Amino acid sequence: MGLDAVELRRLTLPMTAPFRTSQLHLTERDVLLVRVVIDGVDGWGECAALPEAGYDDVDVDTATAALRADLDHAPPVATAAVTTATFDARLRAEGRSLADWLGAGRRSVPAGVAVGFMPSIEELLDEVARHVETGYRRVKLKIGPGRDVELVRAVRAEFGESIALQVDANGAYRLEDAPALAALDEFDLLLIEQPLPRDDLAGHAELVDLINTPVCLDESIRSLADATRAIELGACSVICVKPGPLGGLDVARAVHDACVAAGVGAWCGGMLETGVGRAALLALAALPGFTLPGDLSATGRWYVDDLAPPVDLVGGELAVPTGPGIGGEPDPVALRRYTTWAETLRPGRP
Ligand code: NPG
Repeated sequence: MGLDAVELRRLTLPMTAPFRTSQLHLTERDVLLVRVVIDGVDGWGECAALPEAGYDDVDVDTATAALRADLDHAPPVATAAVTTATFDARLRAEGRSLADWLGAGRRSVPAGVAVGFMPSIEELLDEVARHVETGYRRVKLKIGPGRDVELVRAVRAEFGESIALQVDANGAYRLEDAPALAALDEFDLLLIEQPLPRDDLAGHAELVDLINTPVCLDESIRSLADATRAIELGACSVICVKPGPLGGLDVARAVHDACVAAGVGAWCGGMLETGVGRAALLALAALPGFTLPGDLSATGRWYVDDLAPPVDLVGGELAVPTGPGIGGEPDPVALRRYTTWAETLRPGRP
C-alpha cells in the first residue's frame, strides 16, 4: 500500500462568536487539515492545534512547520492529523467506517456544548439558554478564580436540574484554592475539569479528598503513560480523552481502555473541531467506555460555515458517521473558499 502524497492545507474559518478561556480569546479559527493519498484514495485529518499556544505548547503554525520539516517526527498533535488521515484513506478503501474499526457500537452519542467566559452573568445565561433551546442537555462552563461559584449558582438557579453541568478550570487554581472549589459541591456538577496546573498530579490527588465534585484531568493527560500514572496516583476519577493532543485515535482508544480497566470515567474532549475533526471524534465517542457526554456540538456551534455536511442534534444526541472512513469528505467549495495556504509533501510517484 503506497503513500502517494501528503497535502497540508491551512484554512481560516469565521467563528459564530468569540470564544474565551483562561488562556485564549479566539475570534476566528486558523485550522490545519491533512490529506493523504494512499493508492489513489484520499484520507483526511484535522489538526487540533490552535492559532495560539495558550492551551498547549504546540500551536497550528508550529505543527505545520514540524510536518513540513519531517512528517515522521512531528509533535503528537500534528502526527494525530496524519494518522487520522491515514486511517481514513485505508478504511475508505476497505469500505469500512472508523466507528466499526474502533469497535464503537453506538449509532449516536450524547452532545455536549462548551461555553466560554462571557462579559456578564446575564450574557452567560442568554448563551446557555440558546444552547438548551437548541437541544443540548450537557453544558460545560469555563471557570477561574473569582469567576466560579456565582457563575455556576446563577446557571443552576436558572436551569435547575434540567441540564447536566460541568466546569473547566484549564489549570487556573492552586491547591490552596480548595475551599473555593469545595463551594461548587452544592451544584451537583458532573465533574471539574483540570482544576490545577497540568504537572501537579500530587496536588490533584490531594484535592480529590477535599472536594466531592469528581476531578477530571485533561491537560495533564498527553500520553497513555500520563493516564496510567494519574489513575495509579488517584489524581482523578474521570479523564477527558483528546485524540489530537494524545497523538492519535489509537492512543485515545488505549487511554479509553485503561479507563475502563480501572473503572475511571471517560469522555471525549473537543478542540473546536470543524466537521472534519468532529466526524472522527464522534466515532471515537461511540466507544462503550465513554460514560459521559463529550465536547460534541452540532454544526453551527462554532463556525458560520463548515467544511463537512451538517450534523444536527436529535434528542440531544449526534449521529455517529456510518460511511467509510470518517464518513465523508470536506466540501470542495468550502475548501476553496477558506483555504489560505496548501502544500503537497512527498509528491506522488512520477
Ligand atoms: O466543544 O470543541 C469544543 C470546545 C470544548 O471548551 C472546549 N475545549 O480546554 O477543553 C478545553 C477547551 C478548549 C477550548 C481547549 C479552546 C483549547 C482551546
